Amino acid sequence: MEVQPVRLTTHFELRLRRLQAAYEALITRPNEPLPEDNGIVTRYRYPVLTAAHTPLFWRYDFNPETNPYLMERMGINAVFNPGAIKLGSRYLLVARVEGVDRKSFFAVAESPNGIDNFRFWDEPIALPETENPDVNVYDMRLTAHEDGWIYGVFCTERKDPSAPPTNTTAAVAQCGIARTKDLKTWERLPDLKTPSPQQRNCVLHPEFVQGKYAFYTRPQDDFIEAGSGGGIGWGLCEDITHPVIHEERIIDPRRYHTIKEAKNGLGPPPIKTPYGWLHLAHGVRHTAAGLRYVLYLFMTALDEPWRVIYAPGGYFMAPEGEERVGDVSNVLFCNGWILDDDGRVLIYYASSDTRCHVATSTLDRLLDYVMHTPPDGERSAACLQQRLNLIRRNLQWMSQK
Ligand code: M1P
Repeated sequence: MEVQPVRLTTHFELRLRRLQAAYEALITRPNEPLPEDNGIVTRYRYPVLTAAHTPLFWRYDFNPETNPYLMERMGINAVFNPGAIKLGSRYLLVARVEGVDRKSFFAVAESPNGIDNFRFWDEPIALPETENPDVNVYDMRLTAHEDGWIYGVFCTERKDPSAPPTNTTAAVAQCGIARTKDLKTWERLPDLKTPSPQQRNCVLHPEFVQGKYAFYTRPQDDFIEAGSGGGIGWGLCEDITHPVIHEERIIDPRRYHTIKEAKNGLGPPPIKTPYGWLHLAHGVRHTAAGLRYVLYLFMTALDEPWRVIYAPGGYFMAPEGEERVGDVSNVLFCNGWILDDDGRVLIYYASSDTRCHVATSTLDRLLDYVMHTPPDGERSAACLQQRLNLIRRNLQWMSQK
């Protein structure tokens, strides 16, 4: 009888099994709605994507000969600011995945229900470059355009060529464009040209307007500060394969002493509703502790998507609890949402440039919020008057009970 040699389980194998078990537990953990909500959106207990959700085989070398300590060879720093789309029954996020080397790339994570069990596809997106290579790419907005393509519009960042060699931080941000049918194979188009020296937070409108491609833009003079760039812009482009906007107009200006005093930027592509285009954007203001990013909603006219028809005052979501803390604290940022077949709206937002969350609402609720919330009164006395009107109506209602 042949005696089989006893095989000892190595430290490497034990550690690998532990890592894999912990990873599977994280990926398959059910998410649950938080009980307290404000009637507009429902938050969920756990983030839907974090650095720990990236596959172990993106980070570890699994060969004991080349990685005897089973150490993380190429760590991931953060997963945030995902674009979102539903294809068939699959909820898909194209997340910004940032390595510990500070470079971001895009990767698709898929869930069967949009709330939990998000699992990254095996390989990140191999985004083609233009003749002027990107140094960093991030914040993809996905637009299923009526021309039949899915467009990924994102920020491409490169070192400012006019900066002196001693300046190692000056950068230029521009709008990169790629398109796909399946999120797997991507065709890179030239970067968008606009009258502004820099662009971030550009979004492609899902329909042709006056027979042209239409972009929401965010002109800016400087990499961080909007400068003379006055808010969310709008412009038309004849040919998406040679994308140029000759005229850019501001449709949602930043404004003194509001949530969008310092800058603002459109989030995901707008949702078409019977009453108008529903938009989600971020507004930024200065505080003694730095910039604060919150989310707000507004609506533009169906036939004139550049004309704002409803603009509730203030934000509808701001950083709460652990959302407040991260690499860039006090930030909520959203560039992806999905209107589901049953009227549910899944809002994918990131907190503090670190992790991705989901919040749910319904189209009816968001429309009610946008169309019936008072606009910003712009002065304390006017805002107080709006609140007094509410208080007095409520007091009267309560006294009749
Ligand atoms: O750090 C917060 C956000 O800053 C930028 O947004 P904006 O251009 O509006 O200031 C982006 O880089 C975004 O990725 C980031 O989340």
